[in-house]
Amino acid sequence: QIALAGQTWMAFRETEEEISQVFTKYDANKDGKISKDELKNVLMELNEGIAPLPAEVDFVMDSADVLGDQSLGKGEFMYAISIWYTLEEAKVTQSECCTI
Ligand SMILES: [Ca+2]
Repeated sequence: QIALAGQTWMAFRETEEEISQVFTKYDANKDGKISKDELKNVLMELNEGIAPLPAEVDFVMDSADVLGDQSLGKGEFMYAISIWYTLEEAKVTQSECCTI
């Protein structure tokens, strides 16, 4: 799982063009920014189609929204993706060490 996420992330980082494509694809209202609702759809795709928890969307949004305007520009968007993967890897590590 971690290796797969890492691979996806590496593939993601490979070309800026690719990120631009994802950015454009999810910028539903074409205002050049990713809003929280748009971010939710991005995270759902990264999460293999499973809707992320509202708290996770909030966390990624708040952490990546450097300008504090409640939307993500392209640079902030790239940052958001890396935060998401960090979050996911932490989750996997946690569930491995402390199974409920
Ligand atoms: Ca938008």
